[in-house]
Amino acid sequence: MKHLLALLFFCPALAMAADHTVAQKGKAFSVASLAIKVGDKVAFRNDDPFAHNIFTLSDPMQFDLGTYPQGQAKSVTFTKAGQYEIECAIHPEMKMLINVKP
Ligand SMILES: [Cu+2]
Repeated sequence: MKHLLALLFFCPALAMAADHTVAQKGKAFSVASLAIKVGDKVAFRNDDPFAHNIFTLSDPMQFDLGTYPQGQAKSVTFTKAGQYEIECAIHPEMKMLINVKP
């Protein structure tokens, strides 16, 4: 507990981290771009009746959330600032940008 309080005290950005949700519907992301801060979490929710995938090959932090069906969401906490191009491996036309500010 002592350590947790110390962490919150020394990392105000972490304490104020926000949650965002991006939906995938009609083979498109619900927003073309999203501006967030380091430490923020983004949930990618599949609202289509078929599977989507989420990945990025962007420099700050690469990840692959795999493939998942309708109604499911997977989240990523962005721990590094920079520009991320988010893509779906199943539908190459699906792309969005996330700009993570320090
Ligand atoms: Cu897709």
